[in-house]
Amino acid sequence: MSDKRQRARVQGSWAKQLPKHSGPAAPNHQQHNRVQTAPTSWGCGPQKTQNTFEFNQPSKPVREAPPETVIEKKGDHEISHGPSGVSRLRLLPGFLPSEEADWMFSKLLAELPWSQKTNYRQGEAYDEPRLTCWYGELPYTYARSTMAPNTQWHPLLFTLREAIERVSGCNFNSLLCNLYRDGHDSIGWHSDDEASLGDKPIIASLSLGDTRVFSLRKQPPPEENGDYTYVERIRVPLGHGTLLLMSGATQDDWQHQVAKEYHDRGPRINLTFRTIYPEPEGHRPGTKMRFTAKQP
Ligand SMILES: O=C(O)CCC(=O)C(=O)O
Repeated sequence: MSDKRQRARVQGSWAKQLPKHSGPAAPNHQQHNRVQTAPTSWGCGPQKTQNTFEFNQPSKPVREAPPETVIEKKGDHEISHGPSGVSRLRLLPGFLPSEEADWMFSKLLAELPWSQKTNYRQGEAYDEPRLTCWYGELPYTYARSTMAPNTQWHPLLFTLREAIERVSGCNFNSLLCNLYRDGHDSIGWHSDDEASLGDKPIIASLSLGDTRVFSLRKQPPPEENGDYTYVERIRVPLGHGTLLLMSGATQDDWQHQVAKEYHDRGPRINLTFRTIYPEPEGHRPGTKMRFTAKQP
């Protein structure tokens, strides 16, 4: 039983008596039955409906997951304070005016060298559910597959990088571009915490095209043994022209994803500007700072 259904049951919202029959009084033999049989229109035969119940207080208090927070307001948001430090988001909706964003979206969709990356999990190859391309003087390895260095920056990406560097006060030497072709494309739970990104990386993420929900979930404490059921969660809708900066301990203490959606979504481009450092010597490329979920 799902957590929500279980809570509803314990709180007694299912424990209402059926509404009293408003017609003529039922014959005596029916009134005294604890379990009635009622005809159904489903053709599945008679259905048992209980008209009395017993409510037992559960012996253990029911543990509830904290309600999900939604961040939509422009500005700085400290999302947690942990032993590894403060995790921060800065959300700038309308960073690009809508008409400029329209023009950039069409140009980048048509002109970037989008391709299908194949990743590996336990020795098995699988295609990422999105298209990508990479810019930077160094290669970038994640999910056991490497994107080769590419210094042929599209001129528009240079302009965007400069604008983002001005507003963030940070410098970026690399860019991972993601193309979500429709609502079926996605990126699974992960943190951007490969050793090549350095300690406490700052990631600047610019969204163009259809709005998608960027979700975050807190890393569970060690006693939860990797169970995310009761962790804090945040949703950040990322619309056309929105800039999101992640900094501080965000990659240590949180994971993020863009989940599949089950209603129509148009294409969306996400540009994540990063700083990449040479992999430490004797280090296997793509190794995480700490173990996290696999990245689909
Ligand atoms: O598309 C997004 O907003 C997120 C992309 C992302 O998580 C990544 O590139 O690591």
